[in-house]
Amino acid sequence: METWLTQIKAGNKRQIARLISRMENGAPDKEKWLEALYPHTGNAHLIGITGSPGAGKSTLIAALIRLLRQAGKTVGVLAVDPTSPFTGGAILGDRVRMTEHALDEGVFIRSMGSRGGWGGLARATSEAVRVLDAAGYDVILIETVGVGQAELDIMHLADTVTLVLNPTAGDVVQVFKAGIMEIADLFVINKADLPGVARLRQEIQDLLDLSKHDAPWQPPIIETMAKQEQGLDDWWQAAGRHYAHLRANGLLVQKRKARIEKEVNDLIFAAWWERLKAQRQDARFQLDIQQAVDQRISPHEVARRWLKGEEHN
Ligand SMILES: Nc1nc2c(ncn2[C@@H]2O[C@H](COP(=O)(O)OP(=O)(O)OP(=O)(O)O)[C@@H](O)[C@H]2O)c(=O)[nH]1
Ligand SMILES: [Mg+2]
Repeated sequence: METWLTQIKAGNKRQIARLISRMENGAPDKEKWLEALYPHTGNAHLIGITGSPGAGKSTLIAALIRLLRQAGKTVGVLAVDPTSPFTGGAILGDRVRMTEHALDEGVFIRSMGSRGGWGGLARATSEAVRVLDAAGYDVILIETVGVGQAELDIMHLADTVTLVLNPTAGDVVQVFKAGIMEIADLFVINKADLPGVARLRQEIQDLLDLSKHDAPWQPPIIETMAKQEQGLDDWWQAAGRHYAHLRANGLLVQKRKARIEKEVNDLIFAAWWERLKAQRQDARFQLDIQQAVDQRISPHEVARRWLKGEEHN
């Protein structure tokens, strides 16, 4: 275990990949690994990148990696795609586009496909983030497709959330409905080489004025042309400003506390759920249920008995 932890902390990409696979596959001993990693986490800047399919998220990420590597920063990338369980088209495209970084020790790129539904994917992604964090990557980028509830869950993992939009009609209103406006910290208008940028900027600004007029952080709207590698610097600087804002105002700690609290709740809930399932098989539980069916005791009484758990048994 010690050697293994040393290898992860040293950024051994093979070990990192193997460990993430273990998380994805729900290895029975994964809790042990996660607990061992935990004291070494909390140093990376976690950046979420979401937006409609084809908005240019992967192109932006590839260009940002180049910029960050030049600045001497190490980068981990998790591309989360629920529609591509193993080797879907989009992810394959990402792989091809990002091969230039494959031999770079300071870059780790991984696709997260859906196994066991969205809840499982969100959990596996948060566990993968923890592995990369412990491995010492300075920046961890999390890409998700779309703007539904599931993406919102994943975006809650990030310290800084970027929403990528294109100058095409209808996009913003849809996004607003999905509630992502509330958690987006930065707006990127990508494909700024296409017409309609000024109109989109105004639309975003109008929505922001409605929802965030007195918030301490005013989300900046950045224009990029990812394909032409234009505007990446502005995006990175805005992300840095947001991170500094979080740190200076105690908001980073607050965010992380909320995240930990949710994680603990989820763990407790999952354990309870397992216990409830086991309980259904228990003959004594079924006896109590029968008593309630016969109206000799109330359902409330049964619930009270079984909440006491051990004492009752
Ligand atoms: N015109 C123009 N095209 C761009 C720009 N950035 C990216 N693209 C193109 O947009 C297409 C989609 O880019 P991706 O980076 O794959 O988009 P994505 O958001 O990662 O897509 P999914 O992962 O499938 O949701 C590609 O053909 C890119 O070359 C840009 O600034 N301008
Ligand atoms: Mg992509």
